[in-house]
Amino acid sequence: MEKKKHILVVGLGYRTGLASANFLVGKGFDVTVCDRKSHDELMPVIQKLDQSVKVIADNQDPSILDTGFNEIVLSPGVPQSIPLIQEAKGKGIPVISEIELAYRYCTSRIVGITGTDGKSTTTMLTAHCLKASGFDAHPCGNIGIPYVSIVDTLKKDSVAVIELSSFQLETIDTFKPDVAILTNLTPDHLDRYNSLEEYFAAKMNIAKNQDTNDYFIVNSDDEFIATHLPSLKATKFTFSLQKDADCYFKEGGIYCTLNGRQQLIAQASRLKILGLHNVQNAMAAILATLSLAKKIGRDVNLKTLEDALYTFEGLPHRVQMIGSFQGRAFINDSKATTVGAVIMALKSIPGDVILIIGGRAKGDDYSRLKNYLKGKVKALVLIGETKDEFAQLFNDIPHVKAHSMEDAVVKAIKVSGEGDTILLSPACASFDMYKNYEERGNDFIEIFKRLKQGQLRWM
Ligand code: UMA
Repeated sequence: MEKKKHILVVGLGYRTGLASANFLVGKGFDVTVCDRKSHDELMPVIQKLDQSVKVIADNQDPSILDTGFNEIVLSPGVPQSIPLIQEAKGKGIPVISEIELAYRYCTSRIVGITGTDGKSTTTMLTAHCLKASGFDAHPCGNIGIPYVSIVDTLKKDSVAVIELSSFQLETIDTFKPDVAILTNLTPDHLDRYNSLEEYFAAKMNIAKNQDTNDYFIVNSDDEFIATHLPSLKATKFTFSLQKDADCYFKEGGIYCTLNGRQQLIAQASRLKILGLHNVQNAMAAILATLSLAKKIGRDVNLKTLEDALYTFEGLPHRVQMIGSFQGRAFINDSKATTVGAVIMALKSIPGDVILIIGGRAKGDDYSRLKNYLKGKVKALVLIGETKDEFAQLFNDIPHVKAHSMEDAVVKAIKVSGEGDTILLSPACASFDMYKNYEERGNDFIEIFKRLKQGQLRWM
């Protein structure tokens, strides 16, 4: 009898490693998982693992490889630079991401979405537009639902709409989306990449296996992309807020050029998601829907598409309006972990802002924010590990330091006036104070609710 292949999953995480390991067991492999966290820390996740999976906790030493593995599935949070992965590569053991693993078993159509900002909204909006247009569309990926956890439920005519981070794209091999979207590119994850070019190269893996029958949708307003985009085999469609493009924005309308004619698709003012960046996300979703339909020879009813754009409510933690208290609007933008995302949030909010900002730095150039804060942000409330650094960097803007989210909200109310917006848009990762950005945003929302219910003293 042929010996079962033995796969090592590196990084158990909360989602990807767990889903990959259980999936591999289901496909008949022997599976081992290793993680640098202790057995106790991993316990809640270990309990969800198939019992046949061997767990190596608190250890990612290259000697783990002595057992002999046929392949490694690498979780996105684990950099390839660790000695275990370097040694595996030296030994010729293939290292793939969960995306590549799932793709091997995928029979459905694929729309892949990458970029620095706007990926999650574009993913959900594209899935929403596709569903409204009669497709069996399933959002997954970096939004929090591992592709591998749904791939077996997809049928031939389903569409996997996959949000793809640069981490996930680093180790793809044959993955090939029918339609790829590149939303934008601003500096991010420079704690993991040596340069913006290296980060961009990881993202561009999304297109590396595409051919002339596939589509690549790109933001033509992005200067870095415009000057660095390599030649593509796929058919390129562009979208722009400023200039002529396959989908463009003019006098409040979103237009496409279809069969040589200018066609109004939707009015931006009727979108429920705020800001020009969301017009860009809508343009990407429109082009994705139209190009996938074109590829498989289906028609899209433009009125249905228009209605779908107007009914999309947006996502939690992305410029999410949570209500008002004492005349101040509260907006939760906890997902904003980059300077680019904070700039977009500030641009989409009318009036003066009290900005709650800070957390774990990700190597971004935070001085880029200075110009956008002046004249827009009345005061900063500084939280997390970057508190002192930001106090120095933004010393010409009124600021206060807070020791917790609750303290930050109370101080934000004190320094604000009626008509102001209190915005949580941290520009940083959450891991210094929370498990993830969702937990950070939910904490902000809970504090707001306690304020409203009179359970939190703020005066
Ligand atoms: N670990 C090691 N060794 C290391 C580093 C990490 O063993 O050297 C372990 C950690 O202890 C942890 C695991 O590896 O247990 C890493 O897990 P993970 O970070 O891959 O966590 P998951 O819970 O599987 O979440 C991942 C994505 N996380 C990251 O990319 C960091 C989630 O994206 C994604 O939603 C999920 O898979 C499902 O696909 C989050 C994210 O922050 C939202 N993404 C980044 C972003 O959007 O900017 C890329």
